[in-house]
Amino acid sequence: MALSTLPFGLPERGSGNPDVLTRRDFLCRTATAGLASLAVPGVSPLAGGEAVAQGGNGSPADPTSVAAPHRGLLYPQQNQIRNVFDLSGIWEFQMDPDEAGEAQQWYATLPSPRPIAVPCSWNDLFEDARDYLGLAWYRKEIVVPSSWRGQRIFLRIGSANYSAKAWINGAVVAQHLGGHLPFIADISGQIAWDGRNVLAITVENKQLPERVPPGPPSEGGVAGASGGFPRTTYDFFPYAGLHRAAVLYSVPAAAHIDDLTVITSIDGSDGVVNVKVTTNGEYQGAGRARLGGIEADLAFHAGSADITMRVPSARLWGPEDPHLYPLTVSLTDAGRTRDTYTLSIGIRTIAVHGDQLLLNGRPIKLKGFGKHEDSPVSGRGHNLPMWIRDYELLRWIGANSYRTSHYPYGEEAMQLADQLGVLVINEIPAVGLNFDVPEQLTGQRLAQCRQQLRELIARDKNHPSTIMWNVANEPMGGSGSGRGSVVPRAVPVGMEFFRQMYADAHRLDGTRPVTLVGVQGGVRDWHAIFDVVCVNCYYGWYSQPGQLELGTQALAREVDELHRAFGKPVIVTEFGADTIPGAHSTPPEMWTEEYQVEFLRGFLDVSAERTFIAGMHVWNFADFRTSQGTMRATGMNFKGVFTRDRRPKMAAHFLRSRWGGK
Ligand code: BDP
Repeated sequence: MALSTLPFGLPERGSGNPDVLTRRDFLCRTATAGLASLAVPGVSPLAGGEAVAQGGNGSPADPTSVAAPHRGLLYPQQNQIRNVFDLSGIWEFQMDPDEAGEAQQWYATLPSPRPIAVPCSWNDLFEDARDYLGLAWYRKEIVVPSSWRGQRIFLRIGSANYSAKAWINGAVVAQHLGGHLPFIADISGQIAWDGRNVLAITVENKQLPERVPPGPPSEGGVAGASGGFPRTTYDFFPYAGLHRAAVLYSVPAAAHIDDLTVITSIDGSDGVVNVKVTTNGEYQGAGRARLGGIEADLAFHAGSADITMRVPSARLWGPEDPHLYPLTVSLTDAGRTRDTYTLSIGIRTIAVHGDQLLLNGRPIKLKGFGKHEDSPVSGRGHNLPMWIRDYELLRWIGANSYRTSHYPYGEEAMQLADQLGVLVINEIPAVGLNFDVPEQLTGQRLAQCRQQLRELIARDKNHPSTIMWNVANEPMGGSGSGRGSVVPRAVPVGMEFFRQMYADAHRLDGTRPVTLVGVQGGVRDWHAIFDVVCVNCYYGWYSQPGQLELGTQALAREVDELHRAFGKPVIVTEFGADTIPGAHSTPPEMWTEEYQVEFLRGFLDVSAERTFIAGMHVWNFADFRTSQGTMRATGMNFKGVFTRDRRPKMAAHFLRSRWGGK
């Protein structure tokens, strides 16, 4: 039987259950009143991976001069044709609170720079930078190898949180909004071949209401998730800076491979692999595809080629056997390779059937965590050793999955998930959305969400580990997360917003389920749109505090109601209790290690009795930094089952025995 590769369509509106359960009172994350007239000074809403602007002399890029969109976001690759020059290392850095640098041509020279590491967040490096979210400059001098001359050269910035602008030798080459996805600029025309080049990048991370995640209201209203500082609408530290590597890469100046899209399906014991190759222009020539030992010719028309290859007795990708096949695609001319790119692909299907989530046609239950990219000193900056350690601990504890809460993670993390067989719910940074806000604000946020989803899918569509797209975390219809605070007119506004997001996701990728992560007692109607119902539940913590039994009863009621209302798989995407390592009590009391263990045990017991529960993700894998506030001792969220430096709490040992960790 061939499993469909395009299983998802737009469902009809379902019946949300209007009963108000409990709500988490402290989570009043509002962004309302009087924001309609706010503008974004100096920032044009350029698209992301496509955000290539040509300017000159450091003048702000003119959005009307945006170069031909370059849509592929393939991970830069060093091979016999292509080159990569990683710019990680020590750069010059200077904060610019008055935003005077551009007028003073700081893109040429910084008046009083200090050294900084790239990639890294700036916040935990300098005494005066911890809470600084304004504009800052990065500068580096680079010499481009002369052997690259005659090729097309791109600058690719992996992640600049949140708003960025880049100059090469005084000319603006890129602008980008959105803090967690790569963007590229064709800089071939800007390079000086006879000496040094000056690369300057500005980054700022102001918490503005029209961004995603949205900032809090500029005055009045309620501050951050925990009422703390810096003020945010979410519960993690608003780290800022160049968080992932910036690289230069070269591709052939003439036709080159711009993008690859791989869709796999299963036919009996065969794997069926469809590959779509697009080039930068109207390439009409020949090419070659090699998948493992199978080879085929490619014929390009108007710049693209399509091929379907069959792998007999395929090894299907999954947590037990994360087998990857090397797929190499080349452009050829009279037998010579003109460009080539190799991708590791997994043959697998992911589908929803009734209330089951199916991996390769079989029901799968996710065991794992919501995570963060967060580590001491580096902040949100790329930390590969930490990722290797985290995957080791996921294996140790017996987890098979995690969610990229609350933003896309680094590309290397996705590659490791492919290699190690870890299933990923991949999320855009749409956390803290509230639909009881002026229409204009909702429109601006929708544009941001759509851009970030487009970029995320462009970047991660070929990872077998990504099994689901998530378009928002705990959106609200009023000033709090519970139904008690929902303003009725906000519900249809959210409905329209999410229908658009759902349609976009399936237009860009018809092969993966799309979800929305709701919250206990939150708006139910929005779940009707999506393929899987995801819900965050803190019964026994924010509600029924100290009363574990009442908490698990409330959880059982909530998931049963969601199942009855929608008949879809349900994933509890967050549940957890803050736990100070080393605090103990019997009987268990909140904040102790015993309480965390019993809390998690109760939730897992509820899940074990229900086949429609397709996953349980503990909040959180590790303790993480957040804003300072009365809810967050030492500026930390302590719901980790590991400490921030990855020492196990009692709960980690409990989960390991429960999940059969190795
Ligand atoms: C949930 C949020 C998550 C928070 C968590 C908590 O999705 O970001 O960190 O609550 O309060 O509402 O610990």
